Amino acid sequence: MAETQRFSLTEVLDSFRTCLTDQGDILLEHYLNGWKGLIKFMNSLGSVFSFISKDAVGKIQIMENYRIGESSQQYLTLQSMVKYEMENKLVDLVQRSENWDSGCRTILRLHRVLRWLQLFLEKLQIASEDSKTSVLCTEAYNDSLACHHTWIVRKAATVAFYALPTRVAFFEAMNMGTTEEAVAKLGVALPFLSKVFDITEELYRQHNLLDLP
Ligand code: 1Q0
Repeated sequence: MAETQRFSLTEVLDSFRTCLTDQGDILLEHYLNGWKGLIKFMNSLGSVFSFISKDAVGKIQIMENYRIGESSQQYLTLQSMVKYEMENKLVDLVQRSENWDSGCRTILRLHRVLRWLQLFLEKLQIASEDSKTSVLCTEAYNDSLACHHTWIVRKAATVAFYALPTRVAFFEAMNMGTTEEAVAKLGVALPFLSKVFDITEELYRQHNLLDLP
């Protein structure tokens, strides 16, 4: 219980700020820490999200294995990872085969979720007090991630979203202070999330990696 009370999304969102270097590189350690915090938060919302959590944890694990593996130096930043994997033909570009778990395709899956998060937080920020988080979440999902998911995943995700609490209760769970304080903090954090998203999108676009199987 004490653990849950200490947990605050402020620090999680801060990871998406600290993952950015002055040169515009993305430090994978902080980027992945941001995801770990988000997953922890999602788990606190109920077991209905465990199928999402399982997939996300699996993807984080793939990345952590690279970060402690023999090529760990190549996985310090997103940019060095893309360069290394592309130069060494470690990415399945057309269909999944021996490099099915490349860092590039794994991060692409998370990157697409970041777009959903951006849209969802924007909606959460401006919605009225009595708004249904499930509706905001579903709208953001349909406008971003849904087109990348199979029919069955879309159905399961949409059903899970119904379990989300009201906006007020959601802000309480976020533990970012009063609703007004939380809204203000989201306002500070969102530009960093956007920057991380834009840098990744551009890097992937340059290397033609946005549709990795
Ligand atoms: C609180 C609601 C959480 C909603 C999370 C939205 C994402 C829905 C994703 C549904 C994924 C279903 C499971 C399987 C999907 C895979 O097929 C798919 C593709 O991978 P692959 O290997 O089959 O090609 N995987 C994914 O798309 C990645 C899914 C990762 C989900 C990571 C979720 C992290 C947690 C987010 C909670 C955010 C709470 C917002 C709070 C705001 C805080 C400021």
